[in-house]
Amino acid sequence: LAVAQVAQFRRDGFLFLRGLFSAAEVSALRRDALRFARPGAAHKFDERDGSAVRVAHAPHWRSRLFSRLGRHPRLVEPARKLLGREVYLHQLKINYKAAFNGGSWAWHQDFAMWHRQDGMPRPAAVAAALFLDDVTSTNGPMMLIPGSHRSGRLGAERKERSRPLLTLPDRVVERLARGGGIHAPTGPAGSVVLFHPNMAHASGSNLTPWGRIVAFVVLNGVDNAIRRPTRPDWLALRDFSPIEPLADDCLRRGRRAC
Ligand SMILES: O=C(O)CCC(=O)C(=O)O
Repeated sequence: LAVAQVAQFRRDGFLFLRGLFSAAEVSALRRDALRFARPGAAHKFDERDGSAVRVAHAPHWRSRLFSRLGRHPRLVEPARKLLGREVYLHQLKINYKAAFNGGSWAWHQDFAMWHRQDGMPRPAAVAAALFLDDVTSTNGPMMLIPGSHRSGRLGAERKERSRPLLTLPDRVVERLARGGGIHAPTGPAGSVVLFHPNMAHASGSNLTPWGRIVAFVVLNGVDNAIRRPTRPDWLALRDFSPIEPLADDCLRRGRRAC
């Protein structure tokens, strides 16, 4: 990352890296992502009405490509730079936001969950959202409130309609949005949004015929490892060893070194 990008991340709480991964890299990951969406696949949550898969967790345990993604230098090096320390993988998951049936995500800060449910001490982590489909203004893009991460941890409440999430009250979102506006990064598959654990974010449902698969890779500082996990290990990973990044072409077909 350039100095200006680091400054932008500190100011806005996120950074959009358009086309960071190639079409070939994305299509290989996407093929594996579809395997974890099948009925009966492990570690997944379906949409409330059972019509489609909503999230698949820990795909890196079952896919060599996703395991490499979790150690990819294009994600690990920016995270190390932003955090100024070695990182380990706290969470890897795929959000599907299926065509016609992909449900919304209420406003929240990820750190609220990680702190309360996993015992993560500080918001010293970086989340990377990698688009495995084109993300447009209509297929349920993630919405962010620039600068909201600077407000620290805001009051979280549990809302029935958005299990299992600690959500932000409407009046808090209103106040934050009055200050920072709302931004929804859109772009081609292969683009990445890096964002801060205290970023207020949400997304609407997907009523279009175009699915919106996004993989989330959360890298946490090794000195900030979770202390009191209450969730299963596929939701809050337990290997706290520092990641040694792989070669830049590790997602290429036929690439063996791992
Ligand atoms: O997939 C989305 O649009 C938002 C997901 C999200 O906020 C989350 O997984 O914490």
